Amino acid sequence: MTDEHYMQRALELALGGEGSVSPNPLVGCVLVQHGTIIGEGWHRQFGHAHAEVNAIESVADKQQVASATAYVNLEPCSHFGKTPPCADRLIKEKVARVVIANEDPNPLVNGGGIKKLREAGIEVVTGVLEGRGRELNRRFFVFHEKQRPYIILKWAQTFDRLLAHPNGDSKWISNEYARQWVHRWRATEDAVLVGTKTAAHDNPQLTVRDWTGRHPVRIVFDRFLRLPENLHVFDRKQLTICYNVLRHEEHPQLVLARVSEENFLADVLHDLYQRRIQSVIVEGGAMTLSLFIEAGCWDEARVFTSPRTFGKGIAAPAVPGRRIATHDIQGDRLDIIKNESPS
Ligand code: AOF
Ligand code: ZN
Repeated sequence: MTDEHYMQRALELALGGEGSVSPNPLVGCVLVQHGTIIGEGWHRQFGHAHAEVNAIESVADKQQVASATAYVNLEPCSHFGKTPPCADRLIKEKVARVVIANEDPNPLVNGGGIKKLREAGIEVVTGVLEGRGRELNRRFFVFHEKQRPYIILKWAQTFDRLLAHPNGDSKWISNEYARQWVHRWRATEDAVLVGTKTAAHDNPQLTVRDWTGRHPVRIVFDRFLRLPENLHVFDRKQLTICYNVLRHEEHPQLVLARVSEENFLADVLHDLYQRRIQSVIVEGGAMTLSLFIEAGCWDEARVFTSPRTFGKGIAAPAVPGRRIATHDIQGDRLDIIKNESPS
C-alpha cells in the first residue's frame, strides 16, 4: 500500500460530512501503523470534533497511535476554534509522520499546522492526491481564495435549447428523476438562488422535498422590491435573503439586503461571503443565469437536456467551459460543465 492508497481512503471518509460541515471543509483521517489501518475518522458535523480527533478516538489500543502515520486530506489545524488545534493533538500523541493532500487556505491556519508539526520533529509530506483533494473541497477553496461562494448554475433545456415557452412557462421540461437530483443538490449546497421573474412566475418553494436533508438558504433577486409577499419564498419557513437596491430590513427568516445598483452582483457575492454561505445553486431564470455568465462568475454548470421540443420560446444560455461528465437520467441528459477560468 502506498501513501496514495491511504489518502484515497481519507478522501472517501471525508465525504461522510457532505451536507453537514459547511462552511468547514470535508476532512477525513486514516491512522496507519506497520501497514495496518488502526483508526479512521472524519469531520461529521459543523462545530464538532475534527477528523484527526475522531480517528484517534477510534483506535482501540491508544498506545499504537505513537509512531503511526496520519493521513489527512487537509493540513491539521493550528488554531483554537470550536475545538483545540489538531496539530497539538497529533504532537501530543507522538505520531511519527503526517501525510497531507492540501494546505489549509483558511487564514487562521494557512501553513501554521504544517509548521507546528515540523517544529515538533514530525515528518510531514504534502501534496499527496492534491488534485483530488482540491476537487473534493472545491467549495471551501473557492470560498477562501476568491472570497465568494462557489457558484453552480443549473437549468433544464429542451432539445431545441429553450428554457421556457414564449410566455415564460417552463413546466415539464425535465423529468421527475431530474427533479429528484435537483432536490439532492439543494440538500448539499448552502443556498439556492432565483431571479425576480422566476420567483414571480414559477412561485418555487426552493426547499428539499424529494430527498432528505436540510433546506438551503433561499436567495431572491428583487432589485425594486416588486415581488408580492404571498410568494412561497417569503413564507418564512426557511431563511430567505432578498437582495434589492432600496432598503435593509431584518425579520425572522427574512432579510431584505440592500446592495448597490452599479455593483449589484459583486456586492451580493461579498455579502454572501460575509454570511459564510459557501456555495450557491443558481436555478434561473435566463436573465439571472446570464448575469453570472457575463461576469464569468460561475464555477460549474449542471444542464439537463430533455428530448422534448418547444419550437419557440426563451433561449437557454450558452456557457464556455469544459464538459467533465454526462449522465443519462431516464432519458434526460445531464451535462456537468466546468468553468476553467472563473473570475
Ligand atoms: C482540521 N481537521 O477535520 C477540519 C479542519 O471552528 P473549528 O474549530 O471547527 O475550525 C474550523 C476550521 O478548521 C476550518 O475553517 C478549517 O480551516 C479547519 N478544518 N481542520 O484539522 C478537520 N474540518
Ligand atoms: Zn483541526
